[in-house]
Amino acid sequence: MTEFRDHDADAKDRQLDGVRTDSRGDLTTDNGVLIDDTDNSLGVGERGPTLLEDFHFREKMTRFDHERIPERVVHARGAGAYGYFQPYASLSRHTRAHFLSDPAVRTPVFVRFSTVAGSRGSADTVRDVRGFATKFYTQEGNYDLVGNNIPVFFIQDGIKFPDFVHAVKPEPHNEIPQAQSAHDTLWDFVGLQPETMHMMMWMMSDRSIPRSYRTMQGFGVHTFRLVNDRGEGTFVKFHWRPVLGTHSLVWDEAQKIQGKDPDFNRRDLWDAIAQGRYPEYELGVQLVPESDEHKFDFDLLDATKLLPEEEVAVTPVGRMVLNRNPDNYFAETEQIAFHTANVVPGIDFTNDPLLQARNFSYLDTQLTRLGGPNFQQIPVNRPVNEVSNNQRDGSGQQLVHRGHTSYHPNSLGGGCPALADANAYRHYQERVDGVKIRKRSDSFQDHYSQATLFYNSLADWERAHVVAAFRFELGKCEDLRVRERVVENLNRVDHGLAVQVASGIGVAPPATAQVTNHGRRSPALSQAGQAADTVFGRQIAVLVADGVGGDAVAAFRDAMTGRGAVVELLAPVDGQVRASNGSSLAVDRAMSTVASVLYDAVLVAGGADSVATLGSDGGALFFVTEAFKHAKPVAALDEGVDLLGRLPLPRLRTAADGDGVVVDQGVATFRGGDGRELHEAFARLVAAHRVWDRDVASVPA
Ligand code: HDD
Repeated sequence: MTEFRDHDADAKDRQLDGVRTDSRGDLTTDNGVLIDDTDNSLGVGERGPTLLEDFHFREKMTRFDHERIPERVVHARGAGAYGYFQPYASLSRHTRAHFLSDPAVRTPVFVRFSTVAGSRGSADTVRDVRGFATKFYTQEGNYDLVGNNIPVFFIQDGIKFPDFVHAVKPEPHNEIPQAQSAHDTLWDFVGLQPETMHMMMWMMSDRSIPRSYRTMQGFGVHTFRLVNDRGEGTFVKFHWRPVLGTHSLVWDEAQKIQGKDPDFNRRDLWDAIAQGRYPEYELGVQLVPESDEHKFDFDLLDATKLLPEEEVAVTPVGRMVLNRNPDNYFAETEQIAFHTANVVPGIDFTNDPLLQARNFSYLDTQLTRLGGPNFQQIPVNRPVNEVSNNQRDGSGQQLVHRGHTSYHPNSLGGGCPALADANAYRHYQERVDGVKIRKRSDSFQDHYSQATLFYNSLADWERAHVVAAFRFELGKCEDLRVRERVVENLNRVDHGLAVQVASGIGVAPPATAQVTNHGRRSPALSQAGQAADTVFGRQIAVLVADGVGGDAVAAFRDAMTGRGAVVELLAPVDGQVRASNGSSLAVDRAMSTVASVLYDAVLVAGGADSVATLGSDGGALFFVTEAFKHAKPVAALDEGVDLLGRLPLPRLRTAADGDGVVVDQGVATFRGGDGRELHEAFARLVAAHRVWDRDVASVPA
């Protein structure tokens, strides 16, 4: 019987120690021959031709010429981290998976977050689904939960995946546009394939522009199956919930970040881990007894549908902490290979036709991407438990298999490897009868009800963002018929939505509703109210110049960093600013190297000279105006309050001398005193993420 060996959250880290290598010692070739000149190639005389016998030149150049491997056909752009997962309690009633059954076990994980459509070098903050793929290095082998940040998918059957991906990727004749869904071929496909409609509603919502990977949900999407040690199955949907709340950007901001910092999400993840602010997610499950399979008004096997939390609650089962950055992007984040078919005993599939197709595609694509069948031996992909089988040879084989048997059964090799016993993976025994047909089940035919449910569930500001997103995307489509067909489909989701979208894109609004909105809502689908009550990890900019009120800035910084926020002092130039009290403050960044879109909130510090300087600096004025436009909390201290009056903002109520803190439209102002009231008020605003009811339509930014 297989014994589980000692295992802990560091098991993968220790395994990788065996392959980590540092730059050290003298330069050698790959053959270990010492080299004393790597700057000049071997030639004839000082000005003559290079010689073919220069093996060092040839090796160096050849290795360079072959450094790139094919990028992922989708999800090429990604960022990853290591961490661990730990269950809260045993889930053994439903699954025999060991990593879910023992609260004492911390299972090492690697998570890779990604965008879908863009190339490896594309920007992070494009409008797209985000991948959320987790590899659990369990005692019983690797389990991969290859999910997204949206709980449904574009299509129902994996055979449509190549069509969908061809439609969303850059168009084939000119390879335009990069990492954008706003173009004719995607929307042509959408209009003709109404099963995409639910997912497109999510795509046009703020879900597709997450603020950070730290503040993004994850979903396994499919209905999977848990199997316990008696062989009993339970349907399951997996959810990841970020402990810091779920937050998004606004579209104008997201587009600007693409230029200001294309690595915005990647950098945020890296910095958070490097600075010890470890991202955490709670794993939740929705469990459905097999007897309830047909209880819902949609098919559990249809990946374009979600299971409303109001119908089946999400039960928290454990938490994941990401606490270590990779050592090497290529070796780890690029070479990691996820596969939906990497399951462990106790977790099984369902007949979801999208999942079934995925179970073929991942291994298949990795054979090309990672150059052959031995990619599981790449360090990041290796399980932490022992691997033993008769699979042999192949390109890139790393192991030296000893012995003269590589077949089963054998007696010459002592019968090894032997067949496992009780702990072996056993497929769930499901009875399946039927004729061979190509046909989508009738239970998969309702493409609109849940699209309507999603729209109904959104707050007003979220709906406004959805309308604006449809107008933007369809407005970029050249073909009027493409726009019209999408509007016709939207009219089956919600008449008001269709009319609003149509009237923004030069399409005749539908005269009558195609269907009556069923009026149902699922509050859990909205991001309103999903901000966790914390400022932990938020990035706050403080605008300063010479003459700044230094004590108040120091008190503000202490108050915010004490609550876990990150505070950066931005000044017209880098270096130091002289405070009004004679002290010096270190500047974190010159304003010209950053932008308001890279921060969650902004404070204009006081000090008459500082405010005079900032008030004549267009960059500083734009910084605050733009932050206001993007519904971010803004604060001003002392003379800083006067600067707000110079901005093209709606008239704000602000404090007169000694008036205490005034908060109007998410702008907190305060003069005099120790600022404590302002700290409190501002922290509350920042914790709420954005001031969504602020009227920003007239603000020029
Ligand atoms: Fe997929 C990569 C998530 C449907 C075929 N997929 C990939 C990644 C994620 C997902 C997160 C990146 C993994 C990484 O970081 O390396 N994919 C999903 C989700 C889906 C989904 C949540 C729907 C529920 N995918 C899907 C279908 C197919 C694929 C229907 C094909 C039939 N996906 C692939 C792939 C990729 C991939 C072509 C590209 C690179 C890779 O696998 O390793 O096999």
